Amino acid sequence: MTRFDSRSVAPPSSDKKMPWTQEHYDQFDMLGYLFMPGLFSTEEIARLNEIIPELLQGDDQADQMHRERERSGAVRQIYLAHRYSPPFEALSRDARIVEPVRQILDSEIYVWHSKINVKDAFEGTVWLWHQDYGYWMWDGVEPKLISVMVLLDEATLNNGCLLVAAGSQKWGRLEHDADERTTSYKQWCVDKETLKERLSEDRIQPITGKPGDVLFFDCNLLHGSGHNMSPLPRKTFIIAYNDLTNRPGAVENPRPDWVVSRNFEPVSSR
Ligand SMILES: O=C(O)CCC(=O)C(=O)O
Repeated sequence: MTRFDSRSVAPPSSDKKMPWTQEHYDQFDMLGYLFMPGLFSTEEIARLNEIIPELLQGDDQADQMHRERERSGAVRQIYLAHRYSPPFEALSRDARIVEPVRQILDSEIYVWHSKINVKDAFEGTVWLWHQDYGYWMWDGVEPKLISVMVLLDEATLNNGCLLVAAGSQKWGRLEHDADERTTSYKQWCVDKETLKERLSEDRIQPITGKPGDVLFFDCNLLHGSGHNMSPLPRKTFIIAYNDLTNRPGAVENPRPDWVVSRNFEPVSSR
């Protein structure tokens, strides 16, 4: 086990609605993330997966969600499910997610955005190394956002599980450049020189796991993922929460509501 390994995570507390212990908060603070195996049951995740085919085939005009696609036309991301799809809306309010996030940020929170990230078998493409705050900064906010990634499928080394750089949130924000060549989708990413200087192999932790496992991570945590080289699809649902007082500023090119929500309703947990 390396010093950055997080698999020795403390067992959840017996309070199912509030499974974090002080050890979990300490670990989140040290590593910039916390992996909670089995936070949701197989049945709960199966109910979400039942509606995925409908969401994948849906039409942005008709259902008001927003889809980004691979060059092949395959869906890469579906934004706004937390607003327009009741099962995903319920998940975004679930106490098992919302309460620890409120505790970490020590504030009321709202949903900054959500996305179902899809990597179809042999299809889903790379996410270059980046910090989410690397580009959220340009929306005029402070780094007071936390993302929560719920695994909808098994995530393996072969199907492009998320990779995180443990402890990298302590570096603060790194410079990001726009890459418009690697994928169909413009990506903000950290340049290779900076990565070579900063990122040692032992910091890189693959977030493999089962449906229902959940990763909480800091907006300055460096992360990315590889191509799906496997016959297994890899889907996750990521909800980013912002401190309620940390609203987007008056910037030159405000991004659309599907990616920077203007719905500042506080999230009350259920
Ligand atoms: O889905 C992934 O593997 C990475 C996604 C990601 O980094 C993002 O949506 O910012």
